[in-house]
Amino acid sequence: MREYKNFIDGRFVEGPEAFADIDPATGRQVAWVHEADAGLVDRAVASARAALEGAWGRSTVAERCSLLRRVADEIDRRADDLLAAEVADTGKPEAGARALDVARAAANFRSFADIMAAEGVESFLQDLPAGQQALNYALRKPLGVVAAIVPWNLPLLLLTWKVAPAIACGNAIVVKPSEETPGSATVLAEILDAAGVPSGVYNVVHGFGAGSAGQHLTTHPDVDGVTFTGSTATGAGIMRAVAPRVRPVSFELGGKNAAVVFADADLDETIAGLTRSIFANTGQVCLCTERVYIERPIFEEVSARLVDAAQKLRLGAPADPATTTGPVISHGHQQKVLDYVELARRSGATLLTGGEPATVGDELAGGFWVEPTLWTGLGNDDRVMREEVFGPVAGLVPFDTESEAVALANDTDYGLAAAVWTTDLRRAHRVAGRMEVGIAWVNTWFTRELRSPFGGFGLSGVGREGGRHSLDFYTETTNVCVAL
Ligand code: NAD
Ligand code: 6OD
Repeated sequence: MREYKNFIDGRFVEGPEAFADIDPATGRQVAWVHEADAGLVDRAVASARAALEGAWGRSTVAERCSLLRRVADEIDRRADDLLAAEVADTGKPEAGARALDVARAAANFRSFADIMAAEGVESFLQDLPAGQQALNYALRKPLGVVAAIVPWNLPLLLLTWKVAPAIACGNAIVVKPSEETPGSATVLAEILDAAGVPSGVYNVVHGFGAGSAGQHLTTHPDVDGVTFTGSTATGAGIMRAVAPRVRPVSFELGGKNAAVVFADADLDETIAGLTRSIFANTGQVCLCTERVYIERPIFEEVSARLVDAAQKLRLGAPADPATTTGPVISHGHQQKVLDYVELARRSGATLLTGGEPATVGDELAGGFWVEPTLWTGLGNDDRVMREEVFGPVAGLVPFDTESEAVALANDTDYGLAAAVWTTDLRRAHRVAGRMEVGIAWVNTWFTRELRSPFGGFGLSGVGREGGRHSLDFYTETTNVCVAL
């Protein structure tokens, strides 16, 4: 049985208690996880502070960029170990996890090395009265001790999306992975250590949220900023907890994302794209589509083809190369997704496919499986069309005009992502630009340029990360003004 310990000041540390880590594909325990109590969180924050006050605090950009590249190389070398940990915790199909989650981890480190190395100093020459001038230049400094709270859906991808820019900017970080997925953050500790990241710069505390490591960390008085990715409800609670200390925060929260399909769309491309955007990672990507608006003349055809594509997905063992779709993360989450399907039924939906726990053979019988599910017959007033389900489900809705489609897509309290499917160039730009979301894709989905801004409107979050936008969160700026 694996054992995941906390990583504090360069050493693995046991907690006073341990909890079970469950493989959602089988429902069986795969590891014991050492929970950090308040004392261990204190030690992790203190070790991060000590690193900042030591040699790490004097590290140069060039040194840190080289370090990030060594980390990326070490991730490539340890790819199999990261993959094994991630798959055991999530039940994801291995091939997809290798291509996306593990590859993105290395890419995150390389990308932030490139971005940091290219970063200049903002400066303004200012005219003063009587012909005098002043030179202004903005110095970026590390934010300090950063607390990072990470969810379970893309644990390694989202963790490294925070750790890489934090290190690039010279911070020290304490991460609290999800209790559901403690593995990859722990393996990453070994990787960072082997690549030469100094003790105290990367710390891991394991545990839960309220009353556990998550709360101890986000409310810790010596934390200088909090970056959180997770649900809107949890994020709102953390906002309240951090507010009295007025610390910088970054919140990447939930979504209820729309796709808009026009009658002129290339339907082969659209069906393939929608199948990914609804069912990728078993619908457990914050960017996944849960509302599909389809122009009426093609509504029946698109619905039928989507049902066919959903029924062709192969739920199965992660190691089987034919598997396209894994389980949902936990028994509790399976129940939540099925409760939403039941709510859809009670609201008058017509189930087109799915809607039940899936059976996938004896070996996986204890796992948390949900059939890929599509329904029609509901509108934006129905609760299940407004709240994030975060599972392999979507509602299909017809529309008649472009302006109606834009209004329907934007009629949400969230604002993370949208996808527009059309071959009309002018309409593509027009409609994408009107989407009230952080990312509007046209004829694609989850195509990520790591230098581009990432974040959400409304309930989907506060702030932007990605490329130089991440530097704005992970640094404080001093403007120096010199009268010449
Ligand atoms: P969650 O909010 O339940 O948990 C996220 C993390 O917060 C976990 O590590 C959890 O232990 C921790 N936590 C919970 N309560 C806490 C507290 N009181 N104090 C400190 N930490 C606490 O979310 P989840 O179920 O793990 O993830 C799914 C959610 O995350 C979905 O809503 C999804 O949309 C969202 N998400 C958003 C993005 C994005 O980039 N916008 C990316 C991935 C996931
Ligand atoms: O691709 C990314 O950088 C990113 N933050 C993805 C988030 C996915 C949400 O589940």
